[in-house]
Amino acid sequence: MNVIKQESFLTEINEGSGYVLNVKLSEDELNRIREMIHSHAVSLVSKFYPDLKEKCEQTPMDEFHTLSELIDHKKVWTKINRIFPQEFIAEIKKMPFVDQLNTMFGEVKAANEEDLYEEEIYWRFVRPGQKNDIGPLHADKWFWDLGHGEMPQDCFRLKIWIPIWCEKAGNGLRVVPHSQKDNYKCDKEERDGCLKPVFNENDYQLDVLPLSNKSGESVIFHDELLHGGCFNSMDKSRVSIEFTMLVKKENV
Ligand SMILES: O=C(O)CCC(=O)C(=O)O
Repeated sequence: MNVIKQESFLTEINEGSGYVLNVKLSEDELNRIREMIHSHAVSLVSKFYPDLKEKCEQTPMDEFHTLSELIDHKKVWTKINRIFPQEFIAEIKKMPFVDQLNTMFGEVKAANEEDLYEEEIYWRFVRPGQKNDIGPLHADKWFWDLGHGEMPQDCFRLKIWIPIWCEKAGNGLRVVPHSQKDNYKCDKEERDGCLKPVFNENDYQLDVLPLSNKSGESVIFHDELLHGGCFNSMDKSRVSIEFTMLVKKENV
């Protein structure tokens, strides 16, 4: 393990901007993850609407919004449903980009905040022009503090978000650089049967930065960094994958 490199990443994440952009998927990794998402999406929709299977197979993933009128978005694309099947998670964990993460942070494990599998990696689908599809500005820690997921005592958390179809730079994730060092007040409310943090970004004067990483280029960030999705102003759907990385404290 290259300890010097690892220290500089963590210094940037903890004491600097709060995020790093250095881990990129190869063309092969990107294409394979694209296949996985499309096949998972087809099987999900077919489970609810068997008659739509063929139409889904013929629809590229970044055009899936064109099926919107035929699909109950809220019912089909729940977070639990968007967790990859276990065989895909096992395959992703063997990819070279995960080797890179292991080199940076020691053996990383994906958290299982939905308690479905031992490790969970999920994808997100944001239709053009739909503000409700986007993750609002938040810090991941707020969810954990409200009891989403169980945290091993010997680990700390980092999040990785990777655009898989993102038509244009600046149309993916937005972050508030350095915000992991400040305290923000958030409320909570019950939604879909569980407590969720509620944050009004207009209560603060925030320098929100849309990141310009392209498809396949990850962002790894601090658990307390304010971040959220950009409004998708393009014609294509944005699709990304993400997981919470559990990093052993003893490794850093
Ligand atoms: O992709 C998005 O719209 C938001 C992503 C997000 O909020 C997250 O990774 O926690």
